[in-house]
Amino acid sequence: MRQSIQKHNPQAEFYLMPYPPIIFATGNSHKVQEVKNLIGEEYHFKTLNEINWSTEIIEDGTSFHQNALIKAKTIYDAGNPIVVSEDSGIVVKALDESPGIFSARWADMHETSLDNNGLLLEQMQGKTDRSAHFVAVVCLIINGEVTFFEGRWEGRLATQVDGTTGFGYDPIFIPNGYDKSTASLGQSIKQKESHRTQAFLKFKTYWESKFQNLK
Ligand code: ITT
Repeated sequence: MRQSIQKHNPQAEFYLMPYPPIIFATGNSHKVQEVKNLIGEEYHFKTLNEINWSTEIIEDGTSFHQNALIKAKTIYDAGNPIVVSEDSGIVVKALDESPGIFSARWADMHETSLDNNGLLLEQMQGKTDRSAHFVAVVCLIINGEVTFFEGRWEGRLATQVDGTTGFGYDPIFIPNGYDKSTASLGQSIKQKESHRTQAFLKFKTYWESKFQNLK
């Protein structure tokens, strides 16, 4: 059966096991590691480093979706048939939904000597509503077909930096249901609940159903 599919349907052959490599269009090694820890055994993610991509991708979209698409499409257009990307950030209600898509460069944009976490804590001084959430938008392109997957992790901002695991805003984000920062709760909670986990589990379900249909 498998052989006859391969013979008569080149597209199916493309999808038959082992899974073809997926280029992960990110320069953030923490993202790749978190996704590999979550679903890595079954998937062959190749990083931009591994394909010797060094050109900066300008993320000038106005939404997480647009920026995720810009990253994936840049790498897809360079000749890679299967590409995944992810745009993410932290959204703070009391700061008019900032930093949002500017999360990675929040402190740079304000020309301050503080880092992102320090600046955000400073901007939160005197605010009573500390609610915040992380967003992750994953973009998958397979042979020109674009699909998005989303995740959202609700919580609040701490009043001080705490913990050492993870990256970015993890030391100041307290997920709902907990009283410690993500960075001090450790990776197992993040792996179970985070915005990135939610989005990539949807990605996985979609990928597996695509396989199923072709078998
Ligand atoms: P790529 O664009 O190359 O993927 P990046 O780090 O610049 O890498 P984004 O533009 O998506 O990625 O910015 C995401 C920023 O949002 C990230 O740098 C952190 O500051 C923050 N962020 C996203 N997810 C996070 C998480 O799980 N924990 C802590 N901070 C996170």
